[in-house]
Amino acid sequence: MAGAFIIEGEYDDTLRAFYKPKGGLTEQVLVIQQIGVSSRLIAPREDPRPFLSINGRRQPVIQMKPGEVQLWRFVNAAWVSGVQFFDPKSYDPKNTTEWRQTARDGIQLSPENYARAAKDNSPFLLSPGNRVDLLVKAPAVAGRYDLRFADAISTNTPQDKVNDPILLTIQVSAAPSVDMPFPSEQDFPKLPSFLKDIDPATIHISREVTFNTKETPVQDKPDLIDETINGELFKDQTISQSMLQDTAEEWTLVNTTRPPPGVAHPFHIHVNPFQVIEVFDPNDPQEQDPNNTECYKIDDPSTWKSCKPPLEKPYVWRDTIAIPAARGTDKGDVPGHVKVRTRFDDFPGQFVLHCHILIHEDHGMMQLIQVVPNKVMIKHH
Ligand SMILES: [Cu+2]
Repeated sequence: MAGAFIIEGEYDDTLRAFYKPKGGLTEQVLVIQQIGVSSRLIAPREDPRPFLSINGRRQPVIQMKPGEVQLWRFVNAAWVSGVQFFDPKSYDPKNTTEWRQTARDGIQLSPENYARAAKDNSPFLLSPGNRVDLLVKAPAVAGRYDLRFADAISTNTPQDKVNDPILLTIQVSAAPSVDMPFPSEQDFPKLPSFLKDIDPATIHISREVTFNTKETPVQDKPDLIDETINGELFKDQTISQSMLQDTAEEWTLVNTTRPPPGVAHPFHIHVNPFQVIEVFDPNDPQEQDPNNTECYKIDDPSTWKSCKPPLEKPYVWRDTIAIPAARGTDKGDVPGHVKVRTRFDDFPGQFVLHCHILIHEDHGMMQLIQVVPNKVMIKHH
């Protein structure tokens, strides 16, 4: 079972006010789900994986006027598949559908990050658990336009965009074109002060959290599969991480799962979101550029970090992110990682972090963690 809560605020009001004199903003909540059978909670390895539905329908049709902009809020509630979005023009030159990201995981982008994402029809991965808000602009010419996606369980770039499955179809009516604009950076909702960047000087503790899938073949029986965090399966009644309330931390999320299966585990933590500071995907060809001496060397762990330009500030807030899989080589494995910063604000108590591929979570890839009130204890005798 999955659904969506929409919590509205100034962000929504500002976008609606921008579009009110331009014909109004039609909004769609689109919950992606995936119904399939899995024996013993093991993901089917065959291709394709169980199909995706949106709001219970396979490949639904969304009606739009020519040039109309709508606000689509996607929730990826699929239990295993990541949904890789890429520019429709890459598989159909006539499909001039455009989008702009406006929020990730229920948190608005800053105006700067909204403007950065507007440089292209930016491709992005919606892992299980991720949400995204998109302003989507329909082509100006009447017709049917498919939005295709790649089923991405690792973060490998899809190769065959033309034959990727259809997620949904936009039906553009024959009405006169309305040619609605996207908001400029100045018109975009201002970032609330509580979403400003975490000051690195306030980082109280750094930790490393390592995700791993290990498959052990057993003769005449199905493989044994361990889905572990820091080498351990979920243990009820055991606190695996303790954090002080109202303090900031930097976490390095490491993925040592090497192909096959090379899974990008979507890290998800409850209660407080985090800012993504750094992403390192050792399987990304750009990270293996032989002409760039900054790129990592397989046999030197001190070089295992990204040689791409650093992510720009302000950093994007998320609560779920796919940790790139390790690269397996005959000289050894190079793990993928993501660095995040977070503040454990306001709420003391116990909650969980877990992989958002539900079969991994159910196999043990989850931790019970707690936030402890940050108070001086005074004892009276
Ligand atoms: Cu996982």
